[in-house]
Amino acid sequence: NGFHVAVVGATGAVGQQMLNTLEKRNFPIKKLTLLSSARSAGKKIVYKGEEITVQEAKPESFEDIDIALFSAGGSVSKALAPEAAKRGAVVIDNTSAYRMDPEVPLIVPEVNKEDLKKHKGIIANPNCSTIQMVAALQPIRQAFGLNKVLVSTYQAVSGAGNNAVKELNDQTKAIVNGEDIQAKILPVSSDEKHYQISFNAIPQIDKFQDNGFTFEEMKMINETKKIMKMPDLKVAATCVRLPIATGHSESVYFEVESNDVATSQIQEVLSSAPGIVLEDNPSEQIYPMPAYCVGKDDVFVGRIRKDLDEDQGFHMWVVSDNLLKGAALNSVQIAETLIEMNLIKAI
Ligand code: 11C
Repeated sequence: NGFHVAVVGATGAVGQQMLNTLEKRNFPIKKLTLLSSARSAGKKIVYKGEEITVQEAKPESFEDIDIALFSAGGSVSKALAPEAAKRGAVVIDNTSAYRMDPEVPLIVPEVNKEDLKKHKGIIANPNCSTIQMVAALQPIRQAFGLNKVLVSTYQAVSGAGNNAVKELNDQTKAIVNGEDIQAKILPVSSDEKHYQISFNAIPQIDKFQDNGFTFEEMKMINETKKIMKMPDLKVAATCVRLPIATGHSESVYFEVESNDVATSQIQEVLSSAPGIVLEDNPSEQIYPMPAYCVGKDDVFVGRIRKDLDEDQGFHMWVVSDNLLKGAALNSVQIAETLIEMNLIKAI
């Protein structure tokens, strides 16, 4: 008993983590179909000891699928997610293709799982940097209200895929060995210029928009408003890529609505919030860091302190594994929540 699950983009950085997560959480799978672009078709992947050949994703691939986890890029989702939904699959899409579509719920289960009831076959998984921020902001908002969010990110290269991680490793080795380096992928493979990421910080993630913000920054702004159902929330973001393989960090300044809130009250609310781990004790140098969050499911929060000038203003530091809660884990949790809420049934 269980579901026929398809993973689309099974060979990518997120796809690999989706398979690990399904296996680790013992997701009820009756049959697993692995799909990819034509380029990766034919590769073999072992799941629970069984070797599965990756097939090229086509509309007909979705004939008997119950749940399709997509993470093969926006163009694949645009072309094939409606085909999968048309054939009765529930699509959980980890690309930006449908996130801002008013017909498509954009879900972080800890924040807005009730929106799943409105799905029409496609459910969107938010951007990694958005997920970890809203997971930390939601309990604060519920307790004290929320007016304004200003975030600067310190993002890992795995957000840009396995090739970007390879570029970071190759450049680092070359520089350490005194050799010439090559930059072909970061900051954005399809943009005109490429810069060294090793020993550097690049203030560009995704392409620039006409308003001067990058698409990654606009994703954080627009997705946060949609998930939290706060269209008028003031949000601004600056997204920066750092030479870290995995684990996104964020410095978040936020303003609550209530007056006279103490730092300890914010800490208390976060310490009992689902999916959040509070690591906040400056006197013992306790705070979250990406190197120690890799492979973990939670969103880690620390460095919480009240602003020195603004009574309603606070600062916090939020870290999570961008491939897990930021992508694969959140997608699998969406599927688990559909089951819990009786919105999908095993045949
Ligand atoms: C990054 N946040 O770190 C991006 C990756 O819209 O799902 C995720 C892109 C997305 O580069």
